[in-house]
Amino acid sequence: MKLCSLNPSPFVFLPLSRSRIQKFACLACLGCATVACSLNALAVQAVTTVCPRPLPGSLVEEPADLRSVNGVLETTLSVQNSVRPDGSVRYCYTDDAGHQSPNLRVHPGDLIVLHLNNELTEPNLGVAATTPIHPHIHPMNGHACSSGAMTAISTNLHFHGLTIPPVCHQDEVLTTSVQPGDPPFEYRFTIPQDEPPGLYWYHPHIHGFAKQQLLGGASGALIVEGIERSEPSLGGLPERVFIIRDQDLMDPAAQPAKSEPVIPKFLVDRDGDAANTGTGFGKPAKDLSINFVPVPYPAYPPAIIKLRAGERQLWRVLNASAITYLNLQMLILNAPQPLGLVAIDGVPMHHIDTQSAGADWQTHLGVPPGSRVEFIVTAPSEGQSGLLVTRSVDTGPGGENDPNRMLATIEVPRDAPQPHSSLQPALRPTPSAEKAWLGDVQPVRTRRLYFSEKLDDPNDPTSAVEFYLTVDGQEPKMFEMTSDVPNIVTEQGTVEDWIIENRSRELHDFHIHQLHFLLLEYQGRSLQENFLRDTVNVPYYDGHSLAYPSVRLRMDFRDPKTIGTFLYHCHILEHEDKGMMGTIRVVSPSAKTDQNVARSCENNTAESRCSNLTARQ
Ligand SMILES: [Cu+2]
Repeated sequence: MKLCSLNPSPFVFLPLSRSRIQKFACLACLGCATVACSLNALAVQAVTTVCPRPLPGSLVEEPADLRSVNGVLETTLSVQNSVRPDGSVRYCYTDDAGHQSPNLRVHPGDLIVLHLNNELTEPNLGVAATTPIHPHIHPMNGHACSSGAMTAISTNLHFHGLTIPPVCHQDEVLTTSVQPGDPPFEYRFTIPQDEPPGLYWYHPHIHGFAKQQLLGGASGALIVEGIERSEPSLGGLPERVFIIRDQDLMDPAAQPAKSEPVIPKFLVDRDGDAANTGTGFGKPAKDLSINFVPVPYPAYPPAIIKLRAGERQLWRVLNASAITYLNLQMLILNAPQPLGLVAIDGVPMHHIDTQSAGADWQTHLGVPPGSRVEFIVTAPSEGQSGLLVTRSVDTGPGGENDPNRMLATIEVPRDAPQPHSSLQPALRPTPSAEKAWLGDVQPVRTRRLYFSEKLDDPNDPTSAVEFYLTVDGQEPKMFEMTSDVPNIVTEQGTVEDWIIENRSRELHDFHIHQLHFLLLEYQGRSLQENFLRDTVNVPYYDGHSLAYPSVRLRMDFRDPKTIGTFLYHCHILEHEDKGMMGTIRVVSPSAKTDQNVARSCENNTAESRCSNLTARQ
């Protein structure tokens, strides 16, 4: 039986969602007089064309750009999955034109309307567990944000880095859970006028299953335009978006390349991933890909990036890995090249003080999972080539192995294609911030939180581990989806200092939703950073020092859009999925007053303010 061939190569992106594949296939078959087209054949075709990916060694293609029009970006994203012959599962976001993980490009003040279709099918993941959640009714429209529990085939979206409200249909992930077969779920929110211009991203945040879905490729970039207004030297530069993801090893049984030094026998952690060797070499815990071009262990055949000789470009790089740290370097003739860092985590380095603008030139850039770096590169001269590599990261005795490896060769052929996006000329500077610089605001309090891990059986190092992120003074416990009691309550309008300690033997990666913070101290050393972050490493404990490694962060709850309940967690997603997460409730100052009044009114109902309170309720 000959099948209708809709897509001869599994690596060509098919511009159709699953439902549209079936419709299109039947139409195509009407013209195939000699072809027998069965529903089974269509099913096979559909399976093989869901989430297609390029081959190792391919040219790195840019994600498609979806741009706002007249202040609105409206699109549909369908999340799909497919099981590969090796048992791994791919996940992808596809828009109606068939683009995988398109860039969402918006300006401050733009409205995003995003229709999310859940087209996931039940893969045999070996995970039967579901994460129960409380049904949550949106107070404004009575709409349920959850149509069921969080399972391997549920989905939702988190818009990492944006300061938008943590409420249903915007950036709420504690209860929002969309099931296959549900009508499209609508996200509708406005990019704040004061959102710093830079690289943000979207990904699912289904508790217990985030690692699986991100390893499969469920992630994409969101770009707030206008970075050249904060960094005028960028005006007119061509720009590239590179999303580096991790995935299960394509060839886990392979021996390291002969060119590698001999290192001790691989150790494997409880998840079956290669443990940190501390040498910079050996089997990685995960393979990496760049814009979906895999660079698999052990040979790491590099992907190909083409530029014009000597050209300067802005590279926007997102580490969308589930568990892998990056330490990026560009080499020409083995020499590290200067990389002009202009933004971290979506915030230009000189967003607050554009008078002092100018790139911060570095020869390597550390990028923890979830973080972004935007930097100027200069292409090799004619006749030369370069390499984009990631250097090893020491994740600690309890961490995974992130060795040195190649990502891409940088070639400069005369016919190199022009990037499909360039920055505008820097005509107008970014408006000055209305708020005082975070570093100049006195914190109302200091809290201490700490990462820790506990073996189920303290005498068995191979037993399961519980992961905690605990507010000092509270009992360490894994994050509970069913709890309505937040770990932290604070008032909107305030600023706090948080000291985050790491009491475990592996690196962790602190992230909080809804806001950026200022890194004040790293390992007890004061810093004078004039930019903000939303993700930061907390180094591992060496097991014998008198003090635990820590960072001190200034947390900004001044924006009214932070009002609500949201999450902070480790962005190593296997840690987050296994409990390294907590909730914070930011209450409006009037609500806080109301709570205090309500408490006093329990004993004295004659006060006039008690009747006022009743009237407001
Ligand atoms: Cu962690």
